[in-house]
Order: sequence, then structure tokens, then C-alpha cells
Amino acid sequence: MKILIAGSDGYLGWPLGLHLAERGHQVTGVDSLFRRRWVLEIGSDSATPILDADGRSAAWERRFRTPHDFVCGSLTDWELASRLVRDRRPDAIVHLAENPSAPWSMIDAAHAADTHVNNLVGTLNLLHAMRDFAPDCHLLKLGTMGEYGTPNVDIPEGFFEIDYRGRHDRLPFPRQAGSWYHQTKVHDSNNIAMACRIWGLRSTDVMQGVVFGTRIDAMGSDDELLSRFDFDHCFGTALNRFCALAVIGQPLTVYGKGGQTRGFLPLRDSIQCLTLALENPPAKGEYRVFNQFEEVYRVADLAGMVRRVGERSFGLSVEVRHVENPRKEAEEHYYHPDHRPLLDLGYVPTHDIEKEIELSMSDLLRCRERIASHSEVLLPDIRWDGRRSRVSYLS
Ligand code: USQ
Repeated sequence: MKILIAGSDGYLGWPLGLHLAERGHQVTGVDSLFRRRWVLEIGSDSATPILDADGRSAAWERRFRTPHDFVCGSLTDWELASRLVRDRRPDAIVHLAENPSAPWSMIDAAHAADTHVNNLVGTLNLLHAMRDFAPDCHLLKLGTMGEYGTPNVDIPEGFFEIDYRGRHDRLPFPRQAGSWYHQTKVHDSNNIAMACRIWGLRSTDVMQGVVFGTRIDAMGSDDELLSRFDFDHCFGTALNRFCALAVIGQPLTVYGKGGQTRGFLPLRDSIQCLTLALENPPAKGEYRVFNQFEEVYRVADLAGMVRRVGERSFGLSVEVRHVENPRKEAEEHYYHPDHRPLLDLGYVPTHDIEKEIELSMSDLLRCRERIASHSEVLLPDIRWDGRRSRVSYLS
């Protein structure tokens, strides 16, 4: 297949490209490299020392002995987005080219607006380019489990059956995002569903849980093929942060009570699931939704797992501490999302979670100095109420 990966320099985009190329797909990557800039803006860096774009292309070419088809630019530029789709005529587009940080979007009005413009305009441009130049192409779009929020009922995969005033229908399940970032994904979902309805496009909208981990098999033992790995309070996500904090001897930061429950999956399984969706596309005109995660966990329980693995496998002394929650979210709640279709397509979780945590920590131990040298971005200071002040440890 000819596959265009938008966001090909990111945490998911880079390994997905490697994996798809290894499977014989013809991959084109496009990336604005904004993620690198945003992370620098908040004073952090990838824990893994990733190469610049040219260096990565050279590493790709060494690995696959073919040129790396990479375009640097933003999908918010209609000329670029339309030219790419018109010239490459992809069979599938994987759209990962969005700002993924809930905290970044909550800093102030400018950051909320930037997140909206970057995420929504990029998606709108892709949809129009597909309509005009590649109407049979499959759009595989990365949404988030966070679109649903934490309702007090089971969460289906996108749609639910409802009887209302004597009539029956299948309708989109309500979305209740908890940050401006998550809200941009809700808007994207609505826009994509409408484009499928009115233009007959096909799309898989992936409601992905929190991804963690450092590697996939296609990287082999070549450190130059590692993905970026963020551990700061703004772009780092819960379990990755816990692993990074553990290897430098800092307390794991559980926000509030720690009963927040989310779906989690390892990086390698995220890549496996995205590949399954690509290789099993929906019918023309179909808008389908997959909930993509391996298992649900409470955040405090994950911290306990990282402590256990750190102590048992690496002899680390790991402390778990609760801190003030900078977010506005339920800290104890019901959470029961479905996740059937990916398993039906053949998704088999690769490792148990503690094994994956162990593999990640062993990579991160080698990046200890890089993490420790950014100690000022470990504790969150972006609060959902607009204040910018560092949280305190709770007793
Ligand atoms: N949390 C902690 N301690 C930390 C970091 C996070 O307790 O050090 C808690 C948060 O309060 C939250 C939960 O862990 O309740 C998850 O937070 P997160 O930062 O790992 O994830 P989130 O902000 O929800 O966003 C991340 C990605 C986003 C993706 C989403 C999937 O940044 O792009 O869409 O995970 S989901 O969470 O299912 O919406």
C-alpha cells in the first residue's frame, strides 16, 4: 500500500513508519517538526537522544536501503496538504499530525487557539484533499479515549443504540472532553463523520488510550531508530513519566487520589493496532470508531507497578507520592469502555504490562543524565483553572 503518515517525526509516527516499511508498504512522511519546538518551549527535551530530520532520513536509508520520502511542512498549509495527496495518491493516510498535549492546550487562550488551529485545520485540509484527489483513500485518524470523558455508564465504540420517545436509532455516543486538546479531537471526529456522510469518504477514528514504552521490534538494536520519549509534565504521559521518574530516583507523581482510570497500551501494540486497521480498511463511505487500548488501570496502581518493577528488576528505591491535582477531573469513577473490533481483527497484546515497563526502564536507565538535567519540568505547573504555579506534594 502507499501510505502517507502525517506526523511522521512523532512518538507514534516514527516507529509506525519503520514498522510499515518493514512490512513492505511504500511510506511517505510529512511533519512540521512543531512537536520538537513545543517541547523545547516548555524547557524539556526527548529523553532518548533523537537525530534531527536529516539524520533520521540517513538512518532510515541505511536501514531500508531506499530513500526516505519525507516532506517538512504543516498540514495547516492547504497548498502543501493538497499537493501531497494529489502527487502521492495514497491508499491510506494516517493522521497523527496534531498537538497531543492536554496541559499545553490549557496554558492560556493563545495555546488553546493554537491547538485548535493546528489540529482542526490540518484535519479539514486533509479531508478536502481526499475529496478532491483521493476519494477512495482510507483516513486513519488518531482520536483519543479522552473524547468520551468518564461517564457513569459503559463506553461503546463510537456509537450506541437508543430508544427515545418510541423511536429507535444508532447515534454517536456523547463526548465530554476534559481539556481544550481533547475537545479538538471531538471536533475532528464530528468533522470526519460528516465528510464520510456527505462525500462518501472512508475513515477509522481511533480512540486511543495512553501509550507507553520505548521500543518496537523494527528498531532492532539501532539506537538511532529509537522514538522520541517525553517525560515532562506537559508532553510526558502518566506511565512514561513514572518510568522516567523512577530511573532518576524522583518520587512518582500521582495526581490527587490516583483513582483516575484510563485505557493503556504499549507503543508496540499501538503500532500493531494501527497496522491492523490500515490493512483491514472500512468500506467506502463508512466512518468507524475503534477504542484502542489493552487494559484499563488506575493511575495509582500503575505507580505501584513501576515501583515493584524498579525495585525487583533494577534494585532501585522508588517512592510514590500524591501531589495536588493540577487538572479538573474525577479522581474516583466508573470506567468500562468496550474494545472488541481490534481483537476480532487479530490484535494480540505482546507482553504483560510489567514486562513492558521493565523494557522501558532498561532503555531509560541509559538516558538518566538527560532526564535528570531537566528536573525543573518534572512537577506540573499548568493548572486547569488558569493558574501557573507548581503543585505541592500532599502529605
Ligand atoms: N497523571 C498522574 N500523574 C502524572 C501524569 C498524569 O496522575 O504524572 C494522571 C492524570 O491526572 C490523568 C491520567 O494520569 O488522570 C492520564 O494523564 P496523561 O497525562 O497520561 O494523559 P492525557 O492528558 O489524558 O493525554 C494522553 C496523551 C493524549 C492522549 C491521551 C489518551 O497526551 O494525547 O489522547 O493520553 S486518554 O488519556 O485516554 O485520553
